[in-house]
Amino acid sequence: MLGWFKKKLLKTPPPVDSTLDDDPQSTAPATIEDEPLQPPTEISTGSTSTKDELELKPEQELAPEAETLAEPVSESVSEPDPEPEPQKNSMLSRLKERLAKSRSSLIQRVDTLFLGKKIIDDDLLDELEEILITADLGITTTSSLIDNARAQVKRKELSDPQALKEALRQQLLDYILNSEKPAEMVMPATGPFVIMVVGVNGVGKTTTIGKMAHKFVQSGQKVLLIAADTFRAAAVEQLQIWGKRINADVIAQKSGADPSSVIFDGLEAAKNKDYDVIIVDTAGRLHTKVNLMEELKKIKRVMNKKMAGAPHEVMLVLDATTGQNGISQAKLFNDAVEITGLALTKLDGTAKGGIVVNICHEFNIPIRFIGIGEQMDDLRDFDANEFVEAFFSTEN
Ligand SMILES: Nc1nc2c(ncn2[C@@H]2O[C@H](COP(=O)(O)OP(=O)(O)OP(=O)(O)O)[C@@H](O)[C@H]2O)c(=O)[nH]1
Ligand SMILES: [Mg+2]
Repeated sequence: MLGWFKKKLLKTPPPVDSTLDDDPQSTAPATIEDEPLQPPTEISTGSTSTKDELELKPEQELAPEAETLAEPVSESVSEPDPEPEPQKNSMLSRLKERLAKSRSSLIQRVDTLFLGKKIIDDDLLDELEEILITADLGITTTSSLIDNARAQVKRKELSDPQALKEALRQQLLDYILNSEKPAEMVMPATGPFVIMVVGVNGVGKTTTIGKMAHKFVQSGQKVLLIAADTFRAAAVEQLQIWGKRINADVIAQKSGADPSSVIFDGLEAAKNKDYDVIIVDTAGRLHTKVNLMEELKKIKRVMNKKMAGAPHEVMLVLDATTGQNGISQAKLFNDAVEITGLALTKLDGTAKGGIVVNICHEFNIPIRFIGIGEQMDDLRDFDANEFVEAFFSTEN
């Protein structure tokens, strides 16, 4: 299942007690030394506590998981072994369970609609259209699905409702699979893989960063998180807590600092530390606020100035429960900073999982991950076949 990123190195996993000592074999790329450093940059290692007194959200109190994480990962990760079948099955059943709301909204409604129907007529297609739209497939995607179905019925390629249901499933899978770009992220040949994470307020950016960093750490990568959300109170601490939980280093400055300088200084401080992955958290912002989008452009420029090629991934986090608004968020963020990948969160909390199909159909931007819960391992690499299998499953 580890198809979610292409690795550059054969690395052995890091020791539990990771420190920020200089590594003489660093592969960090050259940087442009043309801007003065800002106030002292705080670097906290994953193994040292930051704000112990800070109140943890329930999902952050994960002592047992944290202990599990404390075990060093012992396998080389160059060629991941195929996963054992039982684990795959349990992953799939968890995905089904997590998508239950969406499934009951779309698939069960389709089943009920087709129950006892012998022929495909206009009424049936009209009702199907309504179900698809309310499941957040969007007007464009729904229209093309229904138009295809009508055409197939006319050509007598589809005669009974069961065949229509199978054709619908196939068409949805095609839409998802045909989104051209591969879902896996490709790390650069040298230097760290820098990911800039963006999105509107509260969509799950920081949580997704924590979960994603956890995946990287588990696969033996040395990870640094940069806390460039200096706007929201406690945003820095939230990232530091994640860093501690998953054993990743965190670079931060105080709340209110200029996010571009935090990143500039952070990348400077990360020099020669041999990080494989650097993930930058940014403040939530409304896609319609021009000045905030300008700030994001600046952040991206600064990153690139400091480290050629960075950011290698600009990841937009979308909250699946916001439905069609996610589509306009994707458009505007893409216009500003050229999104290279999507993470779709909170699919466990929505009856409108059709947004996945809609996004794949309307954008040429790959979905990297789907968030199906608040726990550390509730971030799945997006696998179209697995998703459709789970989505269309009628068993629990
Ligand atoms: N159910 C569920 N909740 C999620 C998921 N991802 C994130 N959340 C929750 O969404 C809430 C907001 O998450 P954050 O990660 O703080 O969101 P953010 O985008 O960083 O927020 P700002 O920094 O304020 O813009 C938290 O309560 C998360 O636990 C998910 O996949 N499923
Ligand atoms: Mg955040």
